[in-house]
Amino acid sequence: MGKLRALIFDVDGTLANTERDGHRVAFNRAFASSGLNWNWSVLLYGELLAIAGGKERIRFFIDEYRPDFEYPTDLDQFIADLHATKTRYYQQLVAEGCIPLRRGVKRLLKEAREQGMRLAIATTAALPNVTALLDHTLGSDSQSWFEVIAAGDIVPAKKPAPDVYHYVLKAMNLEAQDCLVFEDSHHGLLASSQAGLKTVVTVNTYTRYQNFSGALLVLNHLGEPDQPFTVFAGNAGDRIYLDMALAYHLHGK
Ligand code: XBP
Ligand code: MG
Repeated sequence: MGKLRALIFDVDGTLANTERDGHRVAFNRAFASSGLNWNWSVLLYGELLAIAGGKERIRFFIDEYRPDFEYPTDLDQFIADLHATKTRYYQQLVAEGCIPLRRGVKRLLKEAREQGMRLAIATTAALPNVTALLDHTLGSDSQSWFEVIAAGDIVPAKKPAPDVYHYVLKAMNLEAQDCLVFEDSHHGLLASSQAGLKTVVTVNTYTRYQNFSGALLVLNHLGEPDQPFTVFAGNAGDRIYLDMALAYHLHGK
């Protein structure tokens, strides 16, 4: 077992609960402003999350839920434009402070940085959405905390394919065994485990009952000293929040 050299974070659902009150709302605003009478309810969006990537999700929705939709001549361009509008709405929501970081995230990042731990991001979401979230929650210099931010179309095959994780490992010149990943979803866990990476899962309402076999630990959140986590699977011993000591312990298992 190699030494722990890097933490790799997913963004949506992991750093922040972005999906229900962020991405979903932004999609709906983009539909409305584009004259489309589409509305993704909280429930429907849970189903659509099976498709990773905003552009891919829109295409899937058209194909599966809107058989009546008259395809524009250039469907790719139509989807790209709609998604660009959605991205602008999402950034507005983030700038308004609608999407806070999840419990324990800021504390763990701070401790990791103090120890000189290398950090990276591996996400399916588009890069401007990631940088907007980092800027507004962690400060304008926080992009530089992450040695690699692998986002959106940087790899053609999005999660659950492992490609984005392979990309990060290559860019950091690290082996899978050197890292610990933080994810929130079954798709994310599939991606990281297929790349051979050990993974901690912090679930959210959309992912609580997904299959997380193979995860080192499944938690409701990372916890804080005064707000302990709940362990859904795995063994955290007598720890009540995830700090670097627990990260090292889990990685060494
Ligand atoms: C995140 C996603 C993304 C966001 C939307 O998955 O599936 O598609 O919902 O982002 P993960 P964009 O957390 O597994 O990376 O609209 O920017 O694509
Ligand atoms: Mg996620």
